[in-house]
Amino acid sequence: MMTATGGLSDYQVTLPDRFSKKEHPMSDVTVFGVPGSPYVRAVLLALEEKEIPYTLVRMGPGETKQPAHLERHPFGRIPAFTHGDFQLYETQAILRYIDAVFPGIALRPAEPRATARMDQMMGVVDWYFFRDIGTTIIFNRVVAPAFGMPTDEAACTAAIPKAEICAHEVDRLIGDNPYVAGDGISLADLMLVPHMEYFSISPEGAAVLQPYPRLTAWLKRIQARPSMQATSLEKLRQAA
Ligand SMILES: N[C@@H](CCC(=O)N[C@@H](CS)C(=O)NCC(=O)O)C(=O)O
Repeated sequence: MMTATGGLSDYQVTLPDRFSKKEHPMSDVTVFGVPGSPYVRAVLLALEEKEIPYTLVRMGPGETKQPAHLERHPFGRIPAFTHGDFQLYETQAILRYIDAVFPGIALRPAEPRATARMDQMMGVVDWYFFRDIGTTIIFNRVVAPAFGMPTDEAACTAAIPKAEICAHEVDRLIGDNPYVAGDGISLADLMLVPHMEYFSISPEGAAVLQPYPRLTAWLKRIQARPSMQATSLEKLRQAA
């Protein structure tokens, strides 16, 4: 069952049984979330990039508002994260924590302007991309069909002007850099790419992104990384 009210609750869907719980021993890092969620994938991408073992507890979306999850995340969203006895939610906070405490590739630039660009893009994802594209075009073109739900064509059409602003601005901010914050991959790339990948496979996304070859090249660059393959929906569904 799903609610499709045009807001964030659009992501409340009930999944088939194949989304069973998964437990991995040997790790004190646990991510709770629904496979396929762009926000969950951003956290998994950071862990993969830093080569940190983790347990993904796979939830069905119907579980996000159940008491067990509300104890972890009182707002009933995903991801939730634990490291030992430390509990955390909110993707940006989780991403920064992962980069701060674990060794491996640095995912935050040191230079202040590069850091500002990273932070800016993370804010753009949270405040504009997810709201204006995620809950409209992505929901209707990617999420709804995956669960046999009807597509709201009018909502997709109505979302295009704001989607165009998002695409134009994301392209402008990345510019000719290989990554959002410059020469090195950062948390901003990891946060943006799951949303952008979904957008790119929608007809509206293909059309809106068409004038932005640099942005398409950025997407392909990130998609080529092993972390993306390791966190694909197929992989997350298969993993035992
Ligand atoms: N501000 C939150 C947003 C997370 C979010 O909205 N996640 C969606 C999935 S992509 C969600 O939890 N949907 C479940 C629901 O609304 O029940 C974060 O950064 O973690």
